[in-house]
Amino acid sequence: LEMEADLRRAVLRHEFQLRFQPIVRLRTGEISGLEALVRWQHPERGMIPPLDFIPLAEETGMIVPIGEWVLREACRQAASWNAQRGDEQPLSVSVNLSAVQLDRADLPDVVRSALTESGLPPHCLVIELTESLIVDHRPETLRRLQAIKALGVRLAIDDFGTGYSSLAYLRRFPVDIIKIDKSFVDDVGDVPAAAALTHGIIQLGQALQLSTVAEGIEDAGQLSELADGNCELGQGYYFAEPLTSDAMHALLFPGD
Ligand code: G
Ligand code: G
Ligand code: MN
Ligand code: NA
Repeated sequence: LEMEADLRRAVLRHEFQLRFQPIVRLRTGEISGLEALVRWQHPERGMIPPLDFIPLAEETGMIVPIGEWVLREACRQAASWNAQRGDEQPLSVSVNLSAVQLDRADLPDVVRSALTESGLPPHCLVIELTESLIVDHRPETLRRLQAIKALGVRLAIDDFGTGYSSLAYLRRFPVDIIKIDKSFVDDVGDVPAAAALTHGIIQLGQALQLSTVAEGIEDAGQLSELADGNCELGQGYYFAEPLTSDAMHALLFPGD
């Protein structure tokens, strides 16, 4: 209960921050986008990771204003970096969405206004959904996702391969990107079954013309196995951990 009151105060006092983890083109090593990950800077308890407050935020509905702030701030920051990058390929920014946010009819309007306010081109925004959210979806969810897609925004399935899903939803849901769960990537270099599953997911993505992103790449062996297997993109500590916006800025603009 105390934490719930704290969380309400945190929304009013803007105690949230974003971290940005680069998403890298595995063939070339260039940064193609960023995943935005929220943190709570608690006045007494310090930095609180999302797994310690997102569940409560979802139960209490507070994820709605928090998620809206995340979306606006991620779009604003990406648009600002893209402006500074000038003629370079624009970066995309990926934002994690909770099922509770998708239960709200105004979500497509919230997304549209985050884009309009920031000036970020719609194709530069990626909304990440978990497999369980898609599998247990309510009837309205599909329509809302289609409305968001109609704006030009891209959709990604996070933690792919960990849910109970049948693959049938890949045909019904307007998905653009598959994010291969870290549990596959962990063992891709040394466990044949993990390598086979990972390559199977990559080929599935290719057959359906979806981009594939490998999550949680931590060493060069995993990277070469994935790159050789034609996985397009990846993220993980091998490249960079989630960075503060200052650290991300320094990475993007080393001369500044
Ligand atoms: O670094 P990491 O601890 O950032 O993130 C842990 C989990 O929290 C991830 O599964 C991620 O999807 C989730 N998460 C991070 N940021 C957000 C956010 O802004 N909204 C939601 N709903 N989940 C988030
Ligand atoms: O949204 P998602 O569940 O994909 O969030 C990614 C989570 O994985 C975040 O908590 C992020 O901090 C974490 N993460 C990103 N790269 C790595 C990595 O290389 N190793 C580990 N252990 N965690 C990572
Ligand atoms: Mn994610
Ligand atoms: Na994930």
